[in-house]
Amino acid sequence: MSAITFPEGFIWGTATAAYQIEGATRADGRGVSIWDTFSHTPGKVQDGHTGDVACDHYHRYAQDVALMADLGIRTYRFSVSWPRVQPDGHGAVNPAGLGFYDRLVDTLLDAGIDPMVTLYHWDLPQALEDQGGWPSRDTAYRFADYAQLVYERLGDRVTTWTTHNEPWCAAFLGYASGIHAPGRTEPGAAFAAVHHLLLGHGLAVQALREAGAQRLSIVLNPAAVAGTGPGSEAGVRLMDGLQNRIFLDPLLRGEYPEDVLEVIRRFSDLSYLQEGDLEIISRPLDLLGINYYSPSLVGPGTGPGSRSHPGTEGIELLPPQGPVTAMGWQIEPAALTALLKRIATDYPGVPLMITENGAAFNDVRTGDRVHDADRIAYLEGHIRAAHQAITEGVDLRGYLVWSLLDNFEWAEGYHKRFGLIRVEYDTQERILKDSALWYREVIKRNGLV
Ligand code: IFM
Repeated sequence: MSAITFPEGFIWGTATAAYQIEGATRADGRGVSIWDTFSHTPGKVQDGHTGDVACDHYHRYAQDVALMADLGIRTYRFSVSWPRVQPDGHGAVNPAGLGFYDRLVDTLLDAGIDPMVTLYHWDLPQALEDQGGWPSRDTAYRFADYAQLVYERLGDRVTTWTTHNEPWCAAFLGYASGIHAPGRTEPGAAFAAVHHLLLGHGLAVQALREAGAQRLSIVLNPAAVAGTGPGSEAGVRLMDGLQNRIFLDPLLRGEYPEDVLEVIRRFSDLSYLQEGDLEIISRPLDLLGINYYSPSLVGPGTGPGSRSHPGTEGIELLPPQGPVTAMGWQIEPAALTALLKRIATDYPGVPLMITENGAAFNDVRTGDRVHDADRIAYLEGHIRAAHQAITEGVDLRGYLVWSLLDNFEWAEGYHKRFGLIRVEYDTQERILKDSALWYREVIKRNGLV
């Protein structure tokens, strides 16, 4: 393996999300989110795990920031919990809730770490879901109001703002297959949710830009979709439409692709799409975040498609071909290079950042060590793939590992460990895994030896 060095100023960091690490779900006036409701509903999350305590980051953030500083992490991407800031999703701020993020940002800056804020990582206030959730247009306006409140408080210190994390998951896992909160299985509503997530993004971008925000972004999880034989092209195009172009085209071209609209019309009359919406949605962005873990494979035959992709009935989705992580996700770094190149080519002009990449493995603790060679190999392969994309001309600005800490992996509960740092959930002890020590060297050298 050859040594590689990244461009000067390349950003190295880690990412987390509020509901996955904070715990303290009833502290200081926090309201109820859809994930509180969902995780407390029997049968929704493996073994009934909830985010009630998680990594107790709400109380231990100073220790976690110190660990990041020790690893040399330059950027920390975290999300703000909407129901901590506005318990019912509208109206006055809950000062104690917003105060937590104030302290977190100051602690990060004191440690020399750049805070990168995600405004929505799936924890919608339950009160807004009770009024219709993301399929309701009003939620987009509530989101923009909330974004402004957070910006007013943190905007003097936070330069990079992300509206949504993986709106595909929020819409389709939440409202089509229902494997995520709020657990609804209404494909038409899922497409309305897509549109209102995008509209909320555009309204927030507009408001934050006017308020003086420096760097505005959204984070997507585009599918690195490939076909495996003659006849698979139509399936590839459909999957690409329903996970990638359905977001990328409105955001960066100001239109929905016609083939995607055709699929949507099978589930919805599109009455939610109003004049002027696409103009708002396509306000210029400063950065596009890409979360990548694994490729999606489409076969040449027919199959049931996927419940999370309404409209794919008849498409043959293939199981992983080759080595997988503990999530069962195929390990294929080359697909990351291809994905970055494709986005840079088809949607030029927006700098990219890998805002999540990482892997769950069945880590074993040996004394005070976790020898997670499999995670190091995964990260190394993907960092090389990212470098290859830069070599081939992609304007890639940074790489953030998912995740800083082992945490609540949504419907999988605490069974899947993605962290560079192991968390013992019964004692809240933190242990740096070998991958954390290895990543410290990557950051120090700005590359791989
Ligand atoms: O844990 C999630 C995260 O919340 C969003 N992106 C994928 C990660 C791993 O599944």
